[in-house]
Amino acid sequence: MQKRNFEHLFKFARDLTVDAGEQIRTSFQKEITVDFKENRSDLVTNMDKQIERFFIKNIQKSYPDHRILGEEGFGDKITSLDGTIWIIDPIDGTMNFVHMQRHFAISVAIYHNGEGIIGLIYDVAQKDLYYAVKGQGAFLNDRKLPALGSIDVGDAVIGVNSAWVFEKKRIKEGIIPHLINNLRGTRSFGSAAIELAYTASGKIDGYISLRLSPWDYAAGKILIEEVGGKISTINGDPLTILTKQSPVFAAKPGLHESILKNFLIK
Ligand code: 2AM
Ligand code: CA
Ligand code: CA
Ligand code: CA
Repeated sequence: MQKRNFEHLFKFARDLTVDAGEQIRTSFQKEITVDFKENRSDLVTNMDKQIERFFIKNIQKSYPDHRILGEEGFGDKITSLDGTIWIIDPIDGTMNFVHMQRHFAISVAIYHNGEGIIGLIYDVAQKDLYYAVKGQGAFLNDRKLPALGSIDVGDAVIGVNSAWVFEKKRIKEGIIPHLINNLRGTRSFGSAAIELAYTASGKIDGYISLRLSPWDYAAGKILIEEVGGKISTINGDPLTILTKQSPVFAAKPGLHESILKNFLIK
């Protein structure tokens, strides 16, 4: 795909995302339907489904050869990364959407032959659009985000959900508490996409989740890499979009290496 086409595709994706955000803000005034998926903390609403369908309908109309991987499952079954693939989380942070009407995002990534080329994370209530186009930098609204610099572990604030402190299955017991004890602080915002956008824009210094799906981190990965940040599994291995669920660790350069070496890889 040529650079000129990137630009066209970016504008199309941006306009869809901003339009979808407007639809979600309008829903604040209306009754929404909330259902459970796996358990009582795994929520889905009519808006998650409506927004995913809105993206799919419009993408298929303008780009019939593109394929779509969406959390709510209305898109395609993706088993290879050939061609152009959209990876969409229509509402990331559904619990925040339902309980708080804030701190949730639309996350949209576009991959071409396995390479992330466009990433958008739209903080809908805040009306903040974080985006990146491969090789052209990352932006918050119209402001270019500066490259990330390194900091010490003791000065770092990391996004982490408190549930992972008690986790024994995905990580050796005690590793997360030991890391937390050595940080300046932790924050938990309840939306992986927002926490990755905060990492890319330097509001926090990193983010850890022991279980994310591709639609949670695909856009964030493109943003973070465009500003020189690092994102991998908690073992330092590359993330693979075709893997159903992965532990994810993103941070400023230098900090990423030192947390991996001194805390996570034991
Ligand atoms: P979601 O709101 O799109 O489901 C919450 O800490 C973060 O983890 C959100 O980004 C949430 O995305 C994500 N998440 C991923 N898998 C989840 C699951 N099975 N249950 C709840 N949240 C999940
Ligand atoms: Ca969900
Ligand atoms: Ca999500
Ligand atoms: Ca979601």
